[in-house]
Amino acid sequence: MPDNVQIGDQLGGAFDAVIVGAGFAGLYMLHRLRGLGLSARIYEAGSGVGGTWFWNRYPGARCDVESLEYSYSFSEELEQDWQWTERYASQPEILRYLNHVAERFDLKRDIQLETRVTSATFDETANCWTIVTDRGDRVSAKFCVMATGCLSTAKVPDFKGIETFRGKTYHTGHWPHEGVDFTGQRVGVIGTGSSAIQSIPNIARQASHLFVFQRTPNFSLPARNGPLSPEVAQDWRVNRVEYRDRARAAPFALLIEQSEKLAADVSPEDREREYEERWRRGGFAMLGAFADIIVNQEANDTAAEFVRSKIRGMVDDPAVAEKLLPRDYPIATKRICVDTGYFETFNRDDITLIDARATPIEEITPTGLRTSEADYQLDSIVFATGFDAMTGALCNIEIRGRAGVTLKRKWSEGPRTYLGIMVAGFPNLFTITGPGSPSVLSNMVMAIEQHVDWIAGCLGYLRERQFATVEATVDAENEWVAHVNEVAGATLFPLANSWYVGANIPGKPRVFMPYIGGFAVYRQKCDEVAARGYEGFALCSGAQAASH
Ligand code: N01
Repeated sequence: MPDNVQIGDQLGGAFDAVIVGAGFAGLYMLHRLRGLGLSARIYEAGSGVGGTWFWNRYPGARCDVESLEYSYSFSEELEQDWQWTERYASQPEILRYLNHVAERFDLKRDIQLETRVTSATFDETANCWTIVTDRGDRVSAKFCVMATGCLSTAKVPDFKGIETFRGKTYHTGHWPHEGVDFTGQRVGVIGTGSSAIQSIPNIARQASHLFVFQRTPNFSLPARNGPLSPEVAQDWRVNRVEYRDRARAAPFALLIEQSEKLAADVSPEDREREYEERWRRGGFAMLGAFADIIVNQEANDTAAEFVRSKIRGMVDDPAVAEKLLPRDYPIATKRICVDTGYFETFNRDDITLIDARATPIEEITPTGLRTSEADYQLDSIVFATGFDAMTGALCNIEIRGRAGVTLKRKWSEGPRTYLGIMVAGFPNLFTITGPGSPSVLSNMVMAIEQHVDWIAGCLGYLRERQFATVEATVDAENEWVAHVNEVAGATLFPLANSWYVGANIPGKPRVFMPYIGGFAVYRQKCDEVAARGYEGFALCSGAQAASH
């Protein structure tokens, strides 16, 4: 594409923008680009839209953010028309919602399914990206928007002997569409993160015996899911604008009642009462009980001990309860789980909890699994082993910026971005909810909408002023990375071996990837940057950009 072509001009076979991924982020991005009059195409690896909610179909998969909040806010009509049935929506319902959105806004005609983007290369002479797919597409686009998701690259650990297993294996993040019937089977579940905690009660109801291999016990809070009452739904309809504004102004973009009090400000009895009340409400409510839970170890200990006492109360066998107690990291510094009947499931006779830290998994055998202590005969193994989070999907695509440098190489010691939206050396490439933004530490749908709106605003600005490229400066990126690290360092988060720091992927650099400064603070920073003419970004006309 010649450098005198401005955004919005059409060239044969070329797009103004290519979007990678048709989940919450990609769908809304396409809608906004259309609104700007830009041509765009989404490439999506799955055979349907939905992203996370297309792939994660394991039994019990549901959102841990309340459905009224975990939905788009950009269209009042959409919000008024769509009726959620439960407090926390299940995977099938969210997938139906996203298909409804795609149809309602006529998005599907610009989405090419079953097509995986394999490379994206920036042409410094023409100022455009060349995007190549596994289907043989080769298209050019002024802009490339990565809507690839934070938790989309499923990870099966490299267990010895895995290929010898004669039974069936599954990963929670790639569940068969037709479902799985475990009736009468001896099933092993490896992992006890959110996916395992949601699926274990359901698999246990079917399996003849369930073996849970737990390396790290997790803190989990009761969801208290149930049908969404008509009163709550009606109240949301009437007050949706106020609720959305409040969420946008909240640290996690969630309507959790956040107390300003410190845990030490109240007596132990009052503290207990506060935790109890929030435990009763369910979901993340407990984490808002005191302002210092994630920054002060003593405060955190009080919340952690409260949850441990609850676990002891739910599990009949004290030895099993003891194994389920998370002890070696502060509560909430690994992603907190929200469950329905998880701990109570361990009261069944047909479930066995194996401590895979004390007795590690040594190998998968043709008939099951061997730990350092015993052999387990299994018909099926479920890997609930998580994802190469935040950077995996981006680094799996060969993204080449200026001078042919790949993103993977640039990020070899950890991700570097400016605001989690752009990367120096990669002009016109946007990363929706990229590392360095609140993303996974907030209500993802709100975080996505905020990024998409910001990107759309930026593209409109470029067009108005006839700029050909926008690119984060190295200085702005360095400052932002330092800030992201500094803020994380002031919390307890880096203490845990979590996927937030890449600890679940052997060899991944240990860097706290999301921005923990708070959604509202972050949003304000993004707005200020835009208001100051995209401070920290280099904006170039076609000719300037070509001679960069
Ligand atoms: O993955 P995880 P997930 N040997 O990484 C274990 C979101 N989500 O799919 O902790 C033995 O949390 C690993 O052990 P350890 C949510 O943000 C949301 O469950 O590393 N075990 C851990 O127990 C969530 O946080 C919902 O010691 C091994 C488990 O596998 C994120 O997705 C639902 C192992 C992986 O847990 C990821 O959740 C589901 C090994 N070699 C997911 N390797 C909602 O509710 C790994 N493990 C919206």
